[in-house]
Amino acid sequence: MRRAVCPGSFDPLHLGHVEVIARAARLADEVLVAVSVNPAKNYRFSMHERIEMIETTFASEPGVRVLPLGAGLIAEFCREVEADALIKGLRSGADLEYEAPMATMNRHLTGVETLFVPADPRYGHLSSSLVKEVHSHGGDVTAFVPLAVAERLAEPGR
Ligand code: COD
Repeated sequence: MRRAVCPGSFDPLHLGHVEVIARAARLADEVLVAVSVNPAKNYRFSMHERIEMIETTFASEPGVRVLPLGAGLIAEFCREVEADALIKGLRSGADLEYEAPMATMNRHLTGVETLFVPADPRYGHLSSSLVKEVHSHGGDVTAFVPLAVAERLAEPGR
């Protein structure tokens, strides 16, 4: 596969995301990590911060690039960048129920296919929300996030 897109909010990136992106990088020549903005969401990290943490994490992987998705459609983004497929991680049946209609909609919109990879069992319990919840109550999340995110979370006021 020439070019794949891994989309998400990545607020923040955690090791479940990292593992899926790394696997996508083995399947495709180039992986574009598309960082979304949803006006209805209250992000903990700015777009700039989320992009920076992903870029730092994948600095040694030349095939991984990080781009803002903005508020547009992911299907349109895939058409613009001439991506062959979206690649997403699935943690559970609930994820599949949520993701399958979006995959069908995206295919109808622009023809882009979605490929699902099963979450690594080590990280199948991880979500950005859970990482933020544990951290906000003083819990240690360093085993669940890459170094760039752990450093950012360690900043005063985070
Ligand atoms: N292990 C493996 N994969 C994981 C894990 C884990 N522990 N946690 C999350 N993932 C996967 C998710 O399944 C998802 O594929 C990806 O990682 C990103 O996760 P999040 O939580 O950062 O991102 P979401 O779910 O908030 O992102 C949603 C999208 C941005 C993909 C979606 O809203 C979207 O496509 N938005 C663009 C607007 C659009 O086109 N909407 C219409 C869609 S039909």
